[in-house]
Amino acid sequence: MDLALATALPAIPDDNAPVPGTLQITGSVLRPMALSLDALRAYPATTSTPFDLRCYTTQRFIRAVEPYRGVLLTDLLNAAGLRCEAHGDFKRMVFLAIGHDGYAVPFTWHELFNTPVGLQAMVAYECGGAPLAEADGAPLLFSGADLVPAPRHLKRLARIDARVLAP
Ligand SMILES: Nc1nc2c(c(=O)[nH]1)N[C@H]1C(S)=C(S)[C@@H](COP(=O)(O)O)O[C@H]1N2
Ligand SMILES: [Mo]
Repeated sequence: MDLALATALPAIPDDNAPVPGTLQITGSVLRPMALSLDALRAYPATTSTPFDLRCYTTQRFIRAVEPYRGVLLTDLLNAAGLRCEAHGDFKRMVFLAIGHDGYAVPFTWHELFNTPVGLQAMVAYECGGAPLAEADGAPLLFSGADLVPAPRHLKRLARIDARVLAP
């Protein structure tokens, strides 16, 4: 296409472009979703216990964090519905949580749906009774069962991508 013409055209909305503050659920799911903070509030709420945020790499104490309120990752994944093309695909499924900055951490289907990790893995929109703003890291992924919380304490979660690993 002629470059001058292309630049004169109005911007075409890109369905895959991340919308700030919106969490997308993509990949091997039946119903891909784009959830605003308000949409997250419509799901059943779960609350975390207070904890000390600590970096795994340096073991440095960062700060004490008040209880979060948010939605369980498993509730969001169940709402999107896992797409299994072959029998038992879910057992090779991983969920990559990706931040606005490209920082990314995985969960396996096993730990979320078949260990206590899943009972405390949440997407938070509130902390200590006050709403979290985007500048505070909302929507914020928190894995409450992790021994050292910072690696999977992911600020500004933009996407959860369900992937079936190849053997
Ligand atoms: N989006 C995003 N979240 C992230 C990271 C990151 O690089 N990007 N780093 C993690 C790590 S390794 C640490 S130690 C903490 C740092 O927390 P702070 O930036 O709130 O002090 O954020 C965690 N969450
Ligand atoms: Mo860290």
